[in-house]
Amino acid sequence: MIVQHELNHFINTNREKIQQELTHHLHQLDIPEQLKNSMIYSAEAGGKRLRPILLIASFNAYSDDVSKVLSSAVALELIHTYSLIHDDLPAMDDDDVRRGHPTNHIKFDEATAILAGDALLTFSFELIANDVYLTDNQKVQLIQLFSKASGPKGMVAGQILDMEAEKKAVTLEELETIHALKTGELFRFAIRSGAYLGEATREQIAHLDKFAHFLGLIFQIQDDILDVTGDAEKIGKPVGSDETNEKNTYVKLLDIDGAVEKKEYYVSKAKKELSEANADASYLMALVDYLSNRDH
Ligand code: GRG
Repeated sequence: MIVQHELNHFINTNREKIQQELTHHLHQLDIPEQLKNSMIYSAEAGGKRLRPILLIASFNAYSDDVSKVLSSAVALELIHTYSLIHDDLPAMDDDDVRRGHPTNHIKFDEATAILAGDALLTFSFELIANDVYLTDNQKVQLIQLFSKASGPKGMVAGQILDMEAEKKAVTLEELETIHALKTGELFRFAIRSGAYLGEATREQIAHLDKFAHFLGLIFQIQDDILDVTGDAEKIGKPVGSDETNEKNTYVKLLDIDGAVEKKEYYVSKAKKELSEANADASYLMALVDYLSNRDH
């Protein structure tokens, strides 16, 4: 079993590696300066790097050679960053602050923010296609998984369903479909691609896939809970913003106690799937509680 300080060490050292790799790829780009600055601005604005850390933790169940998955992990973070830039645009959530800093379109302008998002999205696929650590077959598999998770059958579908559901009541089932697509698909990609590159068996990947689905929901429920009970400084946005913006959340549908109960149910489901995957996935196991109890 992994104890807290080992998990912290795992997270901090891998976050540092991801940061270095990300900086390396973006700073070497020979592209128009405004575009480069706006891409770097959002990518280096200080996110938690959860998705790449999950990818590495999943791979770590099979191999210690993190260099093999670093570019894929960075590609995943860049797609996540693109989604946040576009989500903050006036046409979508119209937010002025992200990760404690002015959003991309406030710092630069709307057109630049749209293009920075487009550039991060497309560049992430270039990173995978050019990754010298992957075989051609692995590149194709990864690009297929990644485009499905982030595209019209995944995150983009979740985003439009979320917009359509704004300011109207949704059922718990509808809410979970939105989250599974909008947030969950990138979590699933993280876990699935890490296991695939670690050469997990099909049976293991099937369990890890279900594990990732529950982990995405745990992350989202805690996000909703933090919006009510969290510390504004730590979560980087005002407490109660979901209620102010009439967002559909677990807390709105189930109250705090019901949301906590639901989260604990998914924690047990996630751990069961992970045990059944029968892999040496101690960091993934520790990350379940970490995500469930996070304060930001
Ligand atoms: C624009 C196609 C498109 C999709 C946007 C992910 C997303 C879809 C929108 C972000 C809005 C949001 C609040 C989604 C819920 C998931 C969530 C809390 C995302 C933020 O992820 P963190 O907490 O962020 O990992 P950091 O800043 O740490 O990277």
